Amino acid sequence: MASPSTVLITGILGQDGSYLADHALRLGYHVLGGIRGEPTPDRTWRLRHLGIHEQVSYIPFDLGNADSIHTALRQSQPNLIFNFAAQSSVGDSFKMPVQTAESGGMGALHIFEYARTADHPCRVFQASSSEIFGDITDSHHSEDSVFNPKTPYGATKLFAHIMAEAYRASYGTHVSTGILFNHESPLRGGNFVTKKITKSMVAVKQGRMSSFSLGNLDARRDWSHAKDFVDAMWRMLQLDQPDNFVLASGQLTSVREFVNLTAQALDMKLDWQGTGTEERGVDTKTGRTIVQVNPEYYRPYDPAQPLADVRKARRLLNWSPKHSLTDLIQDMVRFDLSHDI
Ligand code: NAP
Ligand code: F7E
Repeated sequence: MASPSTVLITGILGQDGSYLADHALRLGYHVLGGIRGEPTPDRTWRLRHLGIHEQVSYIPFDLGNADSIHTALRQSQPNLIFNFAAQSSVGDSFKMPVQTAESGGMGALHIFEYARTADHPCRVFQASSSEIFGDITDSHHSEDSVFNPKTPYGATKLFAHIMAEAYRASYGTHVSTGILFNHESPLRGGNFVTKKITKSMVAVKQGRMSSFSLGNLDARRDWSHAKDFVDAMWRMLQLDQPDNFVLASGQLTSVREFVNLTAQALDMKLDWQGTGTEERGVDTKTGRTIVQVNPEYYRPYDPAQPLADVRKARRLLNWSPKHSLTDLIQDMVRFDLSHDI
């Protein structure tokens, strides 16, 4: 039987899992990390960077395998479960919809089912996503807005989101969801646009790369710092009543503007020339093209992100983010200047 303060984090090797582990360890909790495969140095780099790799107990956990999930849960008997494990790339969900749905959808359901039947107190945080909104239907989107996802990833997250609500309503299971807008950090995976931009711009600045390509420059996202979000997620599981909470900054910024802000953090400036696939970002000092557009990075469907209404999280969780977008970009750039990860 695990101690009453045992936290299981699925997807602990990812961005949010690493920061949440750090948060829980600081509060004195025993942290179990659910992972598929071995905790090799190349896969545990985030926890190593945070200096907590040795403090985490790893347990085998594959969300695509029901036996693996139930064995891990029965043996560890966690009191708090943070379910972060998922195929988390929206772009890749078009290439692997079945795997995305199995891990993000059915995997989450297995966890809710464990929490429902557990003979010990067990609270669950489910990582939901702003992708469940799909098309924009309100001036600001809240926990009560219409959900109409258009991507395989969004549809999968909505399945888990509705299941969480069904388990709460039907059985009183303590499962809360965070409807998470984009959150980034130095530990963000390199396949997401922010990390691709900061890492590539740093490589250009250091003369290790001449240029790089992006897809939809007009896409706008609400970017926050992941450290602020794990604080709010933790607060959710401290509430007596489980609920859904939108987490976001409330501010939308385009991919093009994110490039400009990254350039600014590196004491560079870009001039944007051309339109559509011919658009390029030119370094005003050298006249060299640094950013190009490659339609290969366009998605079959790339829904515009709505403006977020974050009043509920601020009020009920007594939460407010500590990092601005400029803080986030400076943090990412500082990291990329000294690490090639
Ligand atoms: P991440 O860095 O991609 O981490 C996801 C983790 O899930 C990885 O460690 C991965 O493990 C693990 N995983 C994937 N498939 C698995 C499977 N079948 N079984 C077990 N583990 C599996 O994602 P993140 O940015 O930390 O996001 C955390 C969660 O929040 C995800 O569920 C994501 O969908 C959701 N979310 C994130 C954002 C955001 O902006 N970051 C926004 C909304 C929602 P491997 O190391 O083995 O690949
Ligand atoms: O794309 C555009 C792309 O892959 C952001 C996940 O954490 O947040 C994340 O999903 C935007 C999109 O994140 C490139 O078309 C342009 O419009 O960084 P991203 P995402 O799709 O918003 C949601 C809320 C989640 O739940 C997800 O788990 O940027 N974009 N050029 C590009 N995107 C990528 N990846 N690469 C490019 O070259």
